[in-house]
Amino acid sequence: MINRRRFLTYGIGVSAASLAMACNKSAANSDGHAMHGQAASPAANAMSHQNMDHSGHQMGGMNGMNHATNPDDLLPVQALPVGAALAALPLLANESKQAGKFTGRLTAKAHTLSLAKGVQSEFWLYNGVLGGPQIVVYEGDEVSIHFTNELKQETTVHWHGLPVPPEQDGNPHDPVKPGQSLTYTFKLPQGCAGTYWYHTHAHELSAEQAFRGLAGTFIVKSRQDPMADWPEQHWLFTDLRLDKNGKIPDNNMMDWMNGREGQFVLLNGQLQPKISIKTATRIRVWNACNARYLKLHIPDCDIIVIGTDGGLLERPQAPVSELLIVPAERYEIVLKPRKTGMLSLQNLPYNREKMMEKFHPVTTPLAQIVYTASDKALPKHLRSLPSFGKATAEHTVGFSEEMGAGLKQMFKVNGKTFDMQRIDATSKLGATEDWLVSNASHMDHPFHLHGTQFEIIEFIDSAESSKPAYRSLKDTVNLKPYQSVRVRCRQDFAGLRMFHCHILEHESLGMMGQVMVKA
Ligand SMILES: [Cu+2]
Repeated sequence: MINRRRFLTYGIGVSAASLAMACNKSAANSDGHAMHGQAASPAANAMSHQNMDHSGHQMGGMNGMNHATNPDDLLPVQALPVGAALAALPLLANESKQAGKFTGRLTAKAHTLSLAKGVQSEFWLYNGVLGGPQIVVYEGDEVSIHFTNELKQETTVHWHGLPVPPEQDGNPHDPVKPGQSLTYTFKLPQGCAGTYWYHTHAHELSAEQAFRGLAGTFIVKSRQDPMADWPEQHWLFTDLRLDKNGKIPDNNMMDWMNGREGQFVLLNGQLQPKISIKTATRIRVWNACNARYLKLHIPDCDIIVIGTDGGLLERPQAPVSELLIVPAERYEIVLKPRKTGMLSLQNLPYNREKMMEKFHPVTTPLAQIVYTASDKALPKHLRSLPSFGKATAEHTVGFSEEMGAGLKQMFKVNGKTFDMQRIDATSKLGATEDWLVSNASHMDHPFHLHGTQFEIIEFIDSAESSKPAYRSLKDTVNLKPYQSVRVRCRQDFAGLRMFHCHILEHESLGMMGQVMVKA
């Protein structure tokens, strides 16, 4: 009963009810098989009732919730075809004829796709595209996106990582109701070239809306890009669970606790596609999974990191054999194979210390790569990163977990769950400030701050400080259990910003706070 012991060790204020659930769960997981026909425990019933929010409506995907999904109820992984040529992400058309202006249309709507033979799956998609239409603009562009919500529930579009005004950033406070439209407009400043994405940020509903498909990629290019002549590939990783009837099932209890992972890891909407690299290529990688950590590895091939969330680094980094990309993070990479021909892109096991679930160190295939390119020298200098200078204020953020109080009280920021009416911190407009984020829980949580890019100043493990391997601009950073991280940034727009864990189930359960930026 390792799981039970771990649960007891880490649990704070464990109630008899949640303990009963823990015992059932560990029994189900210890041999790798879910229990069949197990009656719902009183604990599950009790917790299900707490899934109702104050207005009495049910949170996204919580209908008919059970503890975990029985593998027998899922579509087998073999049901999806593999080995098709990697599809390019389709571009969102620019309807503007004016230079420096991008005007596009996004509609969120249910669409039925057939990914597996003989099986129909309903997704919620932007413009019917699994992986979303890709938006590509330049620094300095004025962007208008006419958004229409044809879902049966409210939603928003959040421009993850982009420096856009708070009222244009799809905060949960600004829902687009079913049948309604909203035009998001923003002008992208110089210096923000990078690899971004957009996704739902609807109050308590973003986890479900995202796992049903509401996410897409967004690239800001620079006119002074030292790698402008390199061809690009875009690798968007998403996560998908399909039941044996092809439906995307609601979240179960384990999904809400640990973040949802399906049986499929998709790359540009495809299972294990075949990637051809014929010339040296700049690859942008997105982890748009709700909760799955990706630890990329290619045997016989090194990975050179050249960029992060907020764009290029100052210089290419030393080759690495593995690259951890946590939910919501992005990287720009170049491959350095030690042989040409067939390579295998894999996801190595990473123990993020899930609750009540035994760690299975399994390596998952992600794609085949046919590499026939010849070597090409990278620029020695990529760009100069801005310096934030000295911080004039420090915010402290503590991530914690509390067992036994029900799902909606489980994941906390500074001891509280999200309250739209409460301002948790105040920032000074244009001032350099530090955020010291600490993870007082036994599980990894990725921290994300809206509206700006930050620089990681230090990681603190057991009171020992270490600097990141290189300077970079980021909007999402992982915190290992009991680890702290100090990041430095500046908010250039007045208004309300969110900060939260980017395991989207945790965010939807309220592991989120808000900072008011004031002049
Ligand atoms: Cu979390």
